[in-house]
Amino acid sequence: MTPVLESRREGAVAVLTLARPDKLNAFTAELHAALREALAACAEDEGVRVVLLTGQGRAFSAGQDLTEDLPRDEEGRIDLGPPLARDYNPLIEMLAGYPKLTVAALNGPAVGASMNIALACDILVAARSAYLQEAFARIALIPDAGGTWILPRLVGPKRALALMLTCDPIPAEEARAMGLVHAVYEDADFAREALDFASRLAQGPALAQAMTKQAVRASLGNDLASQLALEAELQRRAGFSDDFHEGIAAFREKRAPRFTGR
Ligand code: T3D
Repeated sequence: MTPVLESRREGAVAVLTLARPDKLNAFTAELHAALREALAACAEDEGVRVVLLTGQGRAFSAGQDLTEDLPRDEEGRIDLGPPLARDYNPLIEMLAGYPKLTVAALNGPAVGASMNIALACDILVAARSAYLQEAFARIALIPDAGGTWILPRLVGPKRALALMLTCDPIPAEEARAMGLVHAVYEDADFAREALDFASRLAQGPALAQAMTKQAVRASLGNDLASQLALEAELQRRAGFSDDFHEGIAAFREKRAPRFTGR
């Protein structure tokens, strides 16, 4: 059977490729399980610094597979609760608390739940032809996979609501201008540029990077005093690290640092 997720290593970057191109990499329960398993393995693998999530073919992913059998409740009504509880919510929680850096590389459209899965990654980069779309209202659903939590925080509640209610696609360049996407690369160069970007991140100080993620995430629920206290605690830990000593030494010796993540 063809695997629905391909996993390969490029140095310290784990490239996870959603691999259902005939269905625009739409998510099934099988794809969810494969992605959770691969993310868990990468989290444990000391050689992996960055996970790059991308799609095979012309899309990043078209969201939930709308042809998959849907569960029903005791009264025989379609019940969307179980797939969210089993698949989407754990994936979003996993990405939010993930110990390594995650990059969503949007080779093409990221639609519905897959837009929100991409937004749950740390950094998004996109091919010029890619777009994001909260397409849920087109099928009379509400945005899930954390979309109603993250998008208002990123673009403000009014803009988030308009994007959700209109289902307007957000072209890559516009998404960059809105701050959703960090960089846009030409389609022809996208795979190489996205990997180069992830590889550069992978050479960074892993411990400080992980604590930066932790601090930024905590800031969403913290007041200033709590955040300053957290920064002080994390900065002390950063100061104890080998990487900090290496960073200082490299600066004084006018050379590039060689971080080890310790
Ligand atoms: O069920 C639950 O648990 C609820 C949770 C829902 C979460 C969600 O993600 S809701 C949003 C679901 N996604 C969508 O509504 C998007 C559906 N797809 C599209 O609107 C279009 O495919 C695109 C705009 C993304 C791309 O259009 P286009 O014209 O470039 O491609 P296409 O011809 O529509 O699609 C190509 C093939 O992929 C086609 O298969 P075929 O006919 O060649 O055999 C199409 O059916 C298939 N495909 C695309 N999206 C999905 C899909 N198959 C299953 N599920 C999909 N989401």
